[in-house]
Amino acid sequence: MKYRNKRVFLILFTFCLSWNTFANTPKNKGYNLWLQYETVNNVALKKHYQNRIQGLMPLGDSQTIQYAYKELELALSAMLDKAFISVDNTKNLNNLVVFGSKSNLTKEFLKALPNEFHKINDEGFIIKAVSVKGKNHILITGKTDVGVLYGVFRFLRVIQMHRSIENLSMIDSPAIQVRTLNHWDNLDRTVERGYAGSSIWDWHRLPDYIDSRYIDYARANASVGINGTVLTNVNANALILTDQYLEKVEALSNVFRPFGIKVYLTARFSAPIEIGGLETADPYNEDVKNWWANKAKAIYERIPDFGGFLVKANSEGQPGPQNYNRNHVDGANMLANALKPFGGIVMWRAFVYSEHDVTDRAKQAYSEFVPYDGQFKDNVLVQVKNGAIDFQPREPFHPMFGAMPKTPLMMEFQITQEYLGFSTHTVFLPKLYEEVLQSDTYAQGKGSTVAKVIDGSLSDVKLTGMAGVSNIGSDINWTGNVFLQANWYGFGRLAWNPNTSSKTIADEWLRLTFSNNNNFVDALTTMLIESREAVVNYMTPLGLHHIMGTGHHYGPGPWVSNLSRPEWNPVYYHKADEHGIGFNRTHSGSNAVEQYEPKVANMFNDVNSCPGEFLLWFHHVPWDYKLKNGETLWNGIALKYQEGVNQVKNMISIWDKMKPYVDEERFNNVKMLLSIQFKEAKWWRDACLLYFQQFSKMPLPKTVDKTEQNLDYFMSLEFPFAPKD
Ligand code: BDP
Repeated sequence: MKYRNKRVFLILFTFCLSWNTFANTPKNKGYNLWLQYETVNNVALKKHYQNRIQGLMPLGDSQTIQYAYKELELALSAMLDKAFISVDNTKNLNNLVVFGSKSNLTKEFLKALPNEFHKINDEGFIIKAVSVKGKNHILITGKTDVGVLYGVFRFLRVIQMHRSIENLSMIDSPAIQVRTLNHWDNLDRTVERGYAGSSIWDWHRLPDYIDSRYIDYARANASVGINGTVLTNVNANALILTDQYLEKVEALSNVFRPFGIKVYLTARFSAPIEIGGLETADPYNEDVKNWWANKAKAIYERIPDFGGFLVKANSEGQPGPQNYNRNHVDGANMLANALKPFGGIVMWRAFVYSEHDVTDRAKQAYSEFVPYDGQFKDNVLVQVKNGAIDFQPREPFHPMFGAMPKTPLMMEFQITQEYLGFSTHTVFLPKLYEEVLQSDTYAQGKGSTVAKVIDGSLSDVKLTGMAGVSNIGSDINWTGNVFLQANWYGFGRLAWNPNTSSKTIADEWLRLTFSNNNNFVDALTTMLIESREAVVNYMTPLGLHHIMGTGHHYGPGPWVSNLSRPEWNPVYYHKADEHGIGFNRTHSGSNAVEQYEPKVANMFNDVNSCPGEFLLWFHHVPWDYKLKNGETLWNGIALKYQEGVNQVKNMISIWDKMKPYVDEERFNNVKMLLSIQFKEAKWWRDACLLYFQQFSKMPLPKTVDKTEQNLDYFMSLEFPFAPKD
């Protein structure tokens, strides 16, 4: 950038940036997420930073670089208690933070990076201590301005985590291309499975009113490398594709673009009928094809970098190609053709199961999709949930991973806690994500992890992606429970690098969000990591699944058996009777195991080698079956429920000791929610054990607390207004 002097540069920034930073928002630390930018309180460390950072030198004048500048200025002045000069050339100055993309680097700076650029992709960055004309600087660069912005956030993270910035040398690129949040947000601002207020998209006031929250949302996403947002619910409303709404979508995309975030929309398959006046949505019909082609063209005229469509078709009543006797390939490829000229993609969901299919629900998506391997157009990603049922506290990895080597498969995780106690329960989901990503599919022999399927390294698929169903809403702290911000953060980190460990994520997030005090970080890292196992224990231990209340999925409902579709009933999943409990998915049962590679299939099929945590997922086992720990199955289940309750109790006692490290507002938010979680963990334990005890007819082990209530009481509870949509 060739600003004549510093003054021009600053004026430009003042006028270009009318956004509210976190710093200007009401003093609520929950709102500030992991971008707290607390003042560094260690004197020596602060001196070190102050000495090494004398000024800022942006290169380039894109909005992205302007935002990078603004972020650095905001963060550094807050953390280091110091104002920064801003220059447009190094002059004789020492210790500048120089940031800009490769094409804007001067020869001297380029020379300082002889081998680095070929190690990064278009979104990657390089952060390096360099010496130019005898002066030392910190250079943050990449092939694109968005890469630079990612580098700036990473650089700030180093300081937020109180690490040295001496001799910096960091090179990193995202391993996955499409890193999206899926908002299940409706146009009336309700959020399906949302537990943090209403939708942050203020459709009524868009396009003219740009809520400062949109910018803070974009900053938060960019800070962890999320580069796409699907604005609307998978249970789609065709109206989003009308001009009236596209104008609003365009306004949002203009806000997000400088942060490297593309906008995607959900496409309702029947839109040509509903808003196009056609009589059919048959993907073979020429008028239908033209309608979508014209729609794509109209969208790209407004939004040149529009990402594409996410589609839920022929699933849970949504329209799709099967309504016209066509298949998923026909439907996905028709939309892919419409988007192709503009560089857009289709994310076609594989979450399908049918009441007309009497086979095990866990088998249906695989049966329906795997035969299509290799038939989808190259701009289609098939989006697959992490497990074959539905976002349960624990599921084995979906057997589709590894089974479609010629098709790009995109991971879909749920960040919002539909089946995990809503935003009331503190559950650290990166632990769950890690477990799935590190599962070995054996698709190409040992070491063929799900992560390698997703990042494309196991085959030569060109597109890669990971989606997270958002837990974000209009609550001041975004996620209803400040701890659940960690799940948004962790999703972003894993989408960037699916091999990041959940422990690293917990450690980072705690430092950025709360405190660098090691006592705090150590205690809470342990607590977060354990929180995932706790929810499994008090809800669905030993492979139990889908035994939640009807519709809203709030609380236990193992007794439910009256729903119209068999596979909606908890009894379908646990199959408890006087002989035992569990779903036989072995060769002698539904044979779902067969969908895995033989090595994995054999492990799950044999009750002796099946991992304990999946026992009842794959086996129907007698109540007096001896577990590996020597307990009977009945005792084992009961002890797990109790263990879950104990774990929550322990979480409370850890949190109580953390008061000195946390502001009052966030401390109380978490404290109150943990005590609800404790109550509900006991509810889960008592209701499930009373229900299953009818079949086992065995006494509870002594260490399991008894309830005052009876089963009828639990069965009588109703929650007509529990959040759902
Ligand atoms: C289920 C949810 C439902 C979603 C569906 C989906 O209960 O609200 O629409 O998944 O992912 O888990 O399409």
